[in-house]
Amino acid sequence: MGVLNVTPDSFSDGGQFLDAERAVAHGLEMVSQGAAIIDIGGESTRPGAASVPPVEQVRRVVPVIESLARQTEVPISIDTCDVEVARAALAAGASILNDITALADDDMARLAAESQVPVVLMHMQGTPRTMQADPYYEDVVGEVLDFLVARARRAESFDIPGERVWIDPGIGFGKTLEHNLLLLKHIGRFVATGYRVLVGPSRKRFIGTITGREKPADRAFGTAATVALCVAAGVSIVRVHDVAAMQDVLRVVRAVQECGTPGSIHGPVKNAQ
Ligand code: PMM
Repeated sequence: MGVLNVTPDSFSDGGQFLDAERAVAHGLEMVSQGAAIIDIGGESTRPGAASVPPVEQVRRVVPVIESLARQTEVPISIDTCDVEVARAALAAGASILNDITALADDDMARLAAESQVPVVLMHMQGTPRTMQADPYYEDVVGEVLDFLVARARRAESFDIPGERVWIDPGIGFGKTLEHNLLLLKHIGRFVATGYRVLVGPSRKRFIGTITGREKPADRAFGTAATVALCVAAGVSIVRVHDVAAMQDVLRVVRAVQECGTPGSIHGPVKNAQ
C-alpha cells in the first residue's frame, strides 16, 4: 500500500502533494513501482496534529481520487475517520476504508457495510493531538490485540464479514519506542487471529530514534527491516512511502519463503555467486 498524503503537514510527505496534479502523478508513479493499493489522506495524523474539517478533506482528496480512478485499476483507499469524507471518496472511486479510529462512529460502520468495501481497523491510544503525551499499557500486545478483535467482532455485528476486516496495531499511535518494538516482535499473534493484518511503520519516529536519522526520507533502510519482519510473519499489507525499495524487500523475502518448494515461481538459482 503506497501512501499519498494530500496535506500541508504530514510528518513525512506533508506539503509535497497538496497540488492535485502532483499528487496524481505521485500516485501513478507508486502504481508503476508495484503498489497494490494507493492510500489517500487529506488530514495529517502525526502527533500533535489538529483535525481538518471534512469539507476541506473532501476538497483535497476527491479530485485526486477521481483522476487516479480514471487512470488506474489499482484500488484506492481513503484514510479518514469522517463519514462524510469516506462517502465522498467512495463516490469518487475509492474502494477501501482506512479508519484510524476503527469504526468508532456507527455511521462509518453502516457505510462500510452498505458499500461492501474492506475496512482497516487501526488501534490508537488517545487522539493524534494527545496520543504521544504519555502512552501507557500493562501489556501492549495483549491490549492492542483484544481491542482489535473486539472491534472486528463489532464490525461483524454491522454485517461486515470477517474477510473484509483488516486489523492494524497502529504503529506510532499512542505508543512508545518499546511499545512499537513489542508490537512488531509479536506481530505473528495478530496474523494468528485469521484477520488480514496491515502494518504502517514507514519512516516513523521510532525508526529515526533507533537509527539516528532525523529526516523521515532518510529512514527507508530502517523501514525495510520492519517490512521484512512483517512480511516474514505473514502480514498481508504494508503501508509505505518508498514503494520501489519495499517492493525489492518483498521480492527477496518471498523468494526465501518459496525456495525449495516444488513449482516455485522462481525456480532453482543457477550459478549464484
Ligand atoms: N499511519 C499514518 C496514517 N494513516 N493508517 C493506518 N491504517 N496505519 C498507519 O500506521 C497509519 C495510517 C501516519 O503516517 P503518514 O503521516 O505517513 O500517513
